[in-house]
Amino acid sequence: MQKEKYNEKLKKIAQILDRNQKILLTTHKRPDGDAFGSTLALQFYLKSQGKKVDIVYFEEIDSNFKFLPGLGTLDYEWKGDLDYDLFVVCDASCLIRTGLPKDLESEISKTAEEKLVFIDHHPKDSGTECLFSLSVEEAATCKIIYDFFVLNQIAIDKNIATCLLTGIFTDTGGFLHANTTSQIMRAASNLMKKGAVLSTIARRTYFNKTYKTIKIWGKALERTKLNKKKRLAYSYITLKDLEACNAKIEDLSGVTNVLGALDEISYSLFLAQTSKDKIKASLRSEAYKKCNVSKIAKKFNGGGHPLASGFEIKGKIDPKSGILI
Ligand SMILES: [Mn+2]
Repeated sequence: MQKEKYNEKLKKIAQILDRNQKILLTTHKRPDGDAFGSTLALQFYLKSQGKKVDIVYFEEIDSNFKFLPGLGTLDYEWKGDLDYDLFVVCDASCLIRTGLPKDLESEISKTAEEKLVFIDHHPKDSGTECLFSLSVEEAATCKIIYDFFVLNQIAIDKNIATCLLTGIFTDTGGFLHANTTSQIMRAASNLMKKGAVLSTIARRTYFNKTYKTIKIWGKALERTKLNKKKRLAYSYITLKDLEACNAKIEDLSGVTNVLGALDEISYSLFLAQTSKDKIKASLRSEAYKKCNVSKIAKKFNGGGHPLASGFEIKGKIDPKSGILI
């Protein structure tokens, strides 16, 4: 996207936010650092403008992120009320990814175009007319929100800076992925100047592994199988494994990245049984492998980036073979 068009859109968003008073913010299912960071940063800004803002997250909040300002104390529970002037979806470009109940999803889709805004850096999903959506040119939604603040001359305080740097840090794999450009480093540096503490963010999101985490990682890594023909690394975790290690699904985040980085393969697939009949699948690859895993995720109604995608399916993993039964 050209810079002028991008800036135009960022200005348009400012206008839309400006003229609405009661706003509901949401993001994709299983929110990650970028999803939390972008919604919380926007919330801080909108509240400072005297607006009534609520955030709804679907699924339990990953405790690793509770250090984020505003997240640990979030006491609002959304009960399906649609009485809002504006809906803003961060880090997703269609309502299907949000986890909103189906009937509400269609209700919101019917609202006027400028009542529903998507701010996202994922490839645009078809099906929903997006007022605003950016493709993978940006590393994180938090970077778009950062640009939004800078362009519209909105002050970035320590809380906002912490939220935004967290999203940028996590969506660039700790500044290690190919999407870590010099602009990203400049934005990160500015956010640090505004008070965000990078070492705290890194510790809270990446390095604070607990004993149960390394136990469940051990199980997942030990089970890894290579399919040389398909150039695939595959592993899985069952409900029993989670129980045995006293671990949660969120303790497994990061395992797929390790598998996806294996030199011998083009991509990795990691399956986790999340309930009796539901399986969460994560796919990863690396830029140099030139494999777009989001194509696979889309076949199963999932979504994500060319290098990091996921989907959910119904079924059960056989504990011995790892095959779906
Ligand atoms: Mn993101």
